[in-house]
Amino acid sequence: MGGMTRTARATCPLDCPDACSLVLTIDDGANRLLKVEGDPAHPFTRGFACVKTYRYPERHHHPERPLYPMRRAGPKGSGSFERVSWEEALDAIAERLREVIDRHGPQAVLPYHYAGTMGLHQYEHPLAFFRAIGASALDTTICATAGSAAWEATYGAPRYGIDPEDVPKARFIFLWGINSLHTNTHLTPLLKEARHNGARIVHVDPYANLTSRFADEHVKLRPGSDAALAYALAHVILREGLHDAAYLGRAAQGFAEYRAAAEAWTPERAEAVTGVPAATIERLALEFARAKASFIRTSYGMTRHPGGASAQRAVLLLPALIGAWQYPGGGALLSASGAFRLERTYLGGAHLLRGGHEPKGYFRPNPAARHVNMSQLGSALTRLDPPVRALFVFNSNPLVVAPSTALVQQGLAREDLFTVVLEQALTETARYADYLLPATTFLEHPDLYTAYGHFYLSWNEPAMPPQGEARPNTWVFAELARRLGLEEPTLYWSAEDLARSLLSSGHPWLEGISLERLKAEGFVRLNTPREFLPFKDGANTQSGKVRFDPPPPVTLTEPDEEFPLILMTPPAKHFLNSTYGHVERLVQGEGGEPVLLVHPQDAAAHGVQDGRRVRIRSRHGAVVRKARVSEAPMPGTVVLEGTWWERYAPDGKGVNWLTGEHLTDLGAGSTFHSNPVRLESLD
Ligand SMILES: Nc1nc2c(c(=O)[nH]1)N[C@H]1C(S)=C(S)[C@@H](COP(=O)(O)OP(=O)(O)OC[C@H]3O[C@@H](n4cnc5c(=O)[nH]c(N)nc54)[C@H](O)[C@@H]3O)O[C@H]1N2
Ligand SMILES: Nc1nc2c(c(=O)[nH]1)N[C@H]1C(S)=C(S)[C@@H](COP(=O)(O)OP(=O)(O)OC[C@H]3O[C@@H](n4cnc5c(=O)[nH]c(N)nc54)[C@H](O)[C@@H]3O)O[C@H]1N2
Ligand SMILES: [Mo]
Repeated sequence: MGGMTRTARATCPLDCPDACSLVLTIDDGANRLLKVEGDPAHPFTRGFACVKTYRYPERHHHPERPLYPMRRAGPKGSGSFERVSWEEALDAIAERLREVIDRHGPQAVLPYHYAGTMGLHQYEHPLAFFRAIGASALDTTICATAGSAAWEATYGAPRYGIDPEDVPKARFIFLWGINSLHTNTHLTPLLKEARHNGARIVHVDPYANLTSRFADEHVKLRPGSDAALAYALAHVILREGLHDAAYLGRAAQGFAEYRAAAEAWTPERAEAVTGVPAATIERLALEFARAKASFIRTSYGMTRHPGGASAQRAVLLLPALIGAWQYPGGGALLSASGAFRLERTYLGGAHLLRGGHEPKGYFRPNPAARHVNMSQLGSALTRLDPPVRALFVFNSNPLVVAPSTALVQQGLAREDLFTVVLEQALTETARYADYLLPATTFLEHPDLYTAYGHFYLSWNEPAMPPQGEARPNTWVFAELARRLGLEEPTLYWSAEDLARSLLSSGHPWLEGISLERLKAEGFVRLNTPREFLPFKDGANTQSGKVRFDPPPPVTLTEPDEEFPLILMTPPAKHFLNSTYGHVERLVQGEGGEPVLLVHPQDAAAHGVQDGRRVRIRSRHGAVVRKARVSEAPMPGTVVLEGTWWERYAPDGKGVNWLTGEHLTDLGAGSTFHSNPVRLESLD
């Protein structure tokens, strides 16, 4: 066995609000990660990690982890590769890039990336390379843009809500469109404190899940009907005079129009649309308004619908209606990310898009470069004219996570598409690479981390040397930049260079937070005021007021005759999107294979039997799953949890064979929970 073990600290890099501080146990002699635990010193992590993170050693040392640069040695998608040196790989990629740009122009190059890591150096800074050469730009809409647009249209930017650590002060809590026990586990202790202090917790979700069982009450509603429910709650609050006229008078704009819209939504009318009994709506409206310090923890669930951003707006307005923002613990939270007031001018070469850059050589930034919406990757790769010729995938697994897999796969299989994938895992996307480059994990590179579920900024030193020949994304792009002769200095910035620049904003919330201090302490709390009542007198909008105007329209998610059920595809407990989806113990923890939840009424109507396989068909494709007949979903709604790796599906097809590229009303976001489907029983 190896020699000395030691412990180290690191922040979890994954796309999750909790951004946990972790304590690692490492065997230096063998360069092995032995154990990962939650850091007891971090006020949000509180000494426990989630079920997934405890298994990180199995991911880090996974036998299939790519450890050397590889060149394709078989048909696209076959996953057969031969090992090459970094020199060979980088020279060949640089040469191919030059060729593509010479023949087709820089907009034939497209980066596809998301939040596999949230460390700013590895997450956002690689974009500097693509901006410097004038490549097509990716609009990163797959997750949060509908929610962000809804927040900004209501409370403005920067985006933050209450301090999550104030949750115990709330006296009534809606967990609305969030399965927080899966996706925000470190909120649970704070919710328990709030409950201990007298708060009631009500979960609003179309299906019963872990969070519903934790809550004091579950309100089951039809997917996509939240705006109607929110208006009906407002209707009762207004009828009873429980709105805060003084607050609205000083802090809100556009209230009269909104009031008229809400008055049209009687609880009876809302019941017909949402499926929530009018009496429940009456009761909850009174409870919510009378508690005053009422808090809504919302998330992205309700936004993944055609009318999702407007639904989110309708919900976000409720705390303003009763003036809840004036009371500690009262208000709402979607994301805390805007509280990190960093100097972002050079992050990812953002300055290159401001124009006015002297073109020094052959490559030049192009502020007017074509944009590609990442929620429409399949169409972009198969239909865009002029076509994408060179695709760079990093921090993402589009074959599994992007909508309309049939199109994505068809695109990735194109012989005339040159695909480079930077990865830590041999994902189903990586199998389509012409070059597969091994990426370091958060334990192997330094980085700076913000969070979207709390107010702590953190820094990771590399905790251990890379496995094999893995390299950071930024190293790869700097090597390519060098080969192309690019001179832009930010392309070569280290994580420390970037961190110093990011920390230099001079904003009071960052005062006293230096890189040296972050290195010494690991994580540091932002200097937000301890009594944080951000919208007590107004908001971050241009007018400084909470915007009730225009009143959010009610757009429902509706099935049709051919596809009479709505399929939702929310996150699984044991995976983080597709990350961890190949860690055997987590796959087993999740039940070994994906299953479809079907309400008994729908099972009877469609001839579906518990434990039997069923074909699920949408306008975009079909998959086969085992059915579980369950009271959990709202009748008319079926549920597949988790973006499983395709190899664990009975038919080898992931959930996104069923989803489409339809976009949301605001923010041009994805619509993963609004899929009209039909069921065909198989045996
Ligand atoms: N364990 C785990 N944690 C995760 C992730 C993961 O995959 N697994 N993913 C991470 C990422 S990237 C993100 S963005 C977050 C996402 O975390 P969440 O926001 O919690 O996940 P969503 O997919 O947005 O769905 C949340 C809930 O919304 C419900 N929902 C769907 N449609 C509607 C609707 O119309 N109205 C209402 N009221 N509810 C609806 C779904 O049934 C689901 O229970 O979680 C992060 N954390
Ligand atoms: N049907 C359906 N589809 C969904 C969702 C849903 O609810 N339903 N959720 C959507 C949401 S909210 C999101 S955010 C997206 C997420 O989609 P993705 O952003 O693609 O997230 P992951 O599936 O976790 O894949 C991230 C990949 O990045 C890699 N990675 C991690 N760190 C690094 C690094 O430092 N360098 C490199 N090169 N690679 C790294 C990991 O190994 C992993 O394979 O999926 C979306 N897809
Ligand atoms: Mo996400």
